[in-house]
Amino acid sequence: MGILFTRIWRLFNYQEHNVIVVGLDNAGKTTILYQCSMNEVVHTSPTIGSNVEETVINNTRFLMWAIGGQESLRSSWNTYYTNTEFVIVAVDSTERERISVTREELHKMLAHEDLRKAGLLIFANKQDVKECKTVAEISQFLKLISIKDHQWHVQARCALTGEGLCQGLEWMMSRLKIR
Ligand code: G3D
Ligand code: MG
Repeated sequence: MGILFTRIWRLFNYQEHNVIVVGLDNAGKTTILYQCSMNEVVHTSPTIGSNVEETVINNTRFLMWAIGGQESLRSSWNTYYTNTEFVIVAVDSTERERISVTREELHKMLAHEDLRKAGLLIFANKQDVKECKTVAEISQFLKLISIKDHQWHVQARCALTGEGLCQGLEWMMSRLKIR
């Protein structure tokens, strides 16, 4: 009875929104996922395959999948695209060599039919680290200005203090409201 009630409650009161969290290995996907659900600093190990967490913000449920970023796993990202409403891209702002890989993966992903309506939230992680790239630099490297057919937002973030996470999630919430 309890389970049935829960299911009906979910059906009428909460709509669940699917979110995928992608990015290269070590970019900060897992910390985003767990800080969303626990709101605290977490210790992580590399994402192999995927992790999933549910997070509820103002009665809105987000089912968030963090998908492994190692080269061998990137080809399977598209298996998560169906019904995805938001793509969160984790970027390691201290990364110099591999930002072009992130750019290629990002633009390839946005061209996928199943993501044509998805919103894009980019977290510029590790803003606390000296000599990291600024949000403006990351936007330029990723050629965000060329993205015309998706709504996007880039957000500076620091996992140590939790700074930036709420602002990013608020942007997602604001996109839901105007749909
Ligand atoms: P991934 O899931 O994308 O592979 P993780 O990345 O979330 O596991 O993060 C990789 C490492 O970066 C972790 O360190 C994590 O603590 C660190 N990290 C993530 N975000 C930030 C940030 O904003 N600032 C700083 N300074 N570090 C961050 P460890 O040492 O556990 O490997
Ligand atoms: Mg991880």
